[in-house]
Amino acid sequence: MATKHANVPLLERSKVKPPKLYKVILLNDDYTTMEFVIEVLTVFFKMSMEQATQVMLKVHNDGSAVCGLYPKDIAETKVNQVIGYATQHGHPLRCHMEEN
Ligand code: TYC
Repeated sequence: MATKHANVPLLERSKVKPPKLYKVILLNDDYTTMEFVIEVLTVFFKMSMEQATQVMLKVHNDGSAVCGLYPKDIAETKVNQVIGYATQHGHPLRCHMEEN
């Protein structure tokens, strides 16, 4: 029986699947300061001040916003970095990941 790859040139056949991507989502709360959230977005998500301010306001107004899309291990690292940094600074900022 012919495989579905029979007519695909050898160099175009790849067994490597693109990695699943995960959304890192920041959640609103009543205590974390806006300035601290902007700092987190610039430091850990490499956003400009303008972009970080927009995303922070989206979280504040809508309850949550996506900060970025990453492969699983990187998304896990971002979530842990954000929660760890917030905890060190006494903020209850929450962050989680969802499969895209
Ligand atoms: N709601 C917070 C305040 O009014 C600001 C805030 C924004 C907190 C985004 C968390 O992920 C957050 N100080």
